[in-house]
Amino acid sequence: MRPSIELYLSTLKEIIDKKLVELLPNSPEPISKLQESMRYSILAGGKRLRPILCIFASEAVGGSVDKALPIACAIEMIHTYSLIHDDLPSMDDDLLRRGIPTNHSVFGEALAILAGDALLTDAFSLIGNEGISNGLAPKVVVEIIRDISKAAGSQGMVSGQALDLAIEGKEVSLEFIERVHSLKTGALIVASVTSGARVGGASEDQLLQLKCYAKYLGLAFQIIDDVLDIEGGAEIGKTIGADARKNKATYPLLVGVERARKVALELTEKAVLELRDFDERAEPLRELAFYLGGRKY
Ligand code: GRG
Repeated sequence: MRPSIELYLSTLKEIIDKKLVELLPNSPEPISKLQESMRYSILAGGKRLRPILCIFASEAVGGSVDKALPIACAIEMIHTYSLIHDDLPSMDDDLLRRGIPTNHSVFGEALAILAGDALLTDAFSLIGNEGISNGLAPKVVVEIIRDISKAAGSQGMVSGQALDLAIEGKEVSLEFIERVHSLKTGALIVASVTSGARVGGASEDQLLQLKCYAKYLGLAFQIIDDVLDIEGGAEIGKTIGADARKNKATYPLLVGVERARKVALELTEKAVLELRDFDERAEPLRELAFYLGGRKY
């Protein structure tokens, strides 16, 4: 019998956290401030959604957890870099992340920028090194690097962030908000799924279907995130109400919380429908989609 999704998620989270500790630079005493700052944000927790998606996608096409794990950890490093930089005074200027003070409020702005830079760069070196030593074909490693770099860079997350900053305080359409979301949050979620699928040896058809699953899921995830910014409790681990204070156009602020939740559910259903050709090995991906729709943090 398969464990419940909650149990499976917490088991995987433990495995990912252990591997991250192992993979992060940790020179003998005294640990450099840079390394301390990198470890601070990575080990502060987080849901590990992207690495979990990477592993689940790999499993959905018959791959193993072990092979996907280093790639999954590299994606979490990239995600953590984006959070550190997003919190900087020149960006969202936040004081709380993952339930603790933001990186720059503890280590200072310069070190926070450098910790983010190092996490991003080290992630790609990790994919190259661990991918090959873990038995992935060089072609697959290159495809994974291509997917992830495209999702993280100027055609993905970074441009989403630039657009997000540019529209602060401006009136924008729902379509435009969706565009920003798909770049800022969606692209890395899609790349988490496609890279996991590539590790597991997915066919082109499977890749396409998983990509559609991830696109719908990413948008639903972001809408719920914006709802939580309005209604969330202390468990959310960051400053509540920040979007409204910054006059940021978000889905629920434009259409209301109730409608936003409904749209998120519809998107979740569409995501799951994309998995219709997959067998029971895709069950964790299906269950995760509904689990995220009901999340409280
Ligand atoms: C600075 C290049 C650059 C990009 C920043 C991801 C991002 C882009 C900013 C984060 C801002 C934000 C609150 C986005 C909303 C959705 C989101 C990505 C939330 C954070 O991801 P979670 O909920 O966080 O997976 P944890 O801490 O659980 O990993």
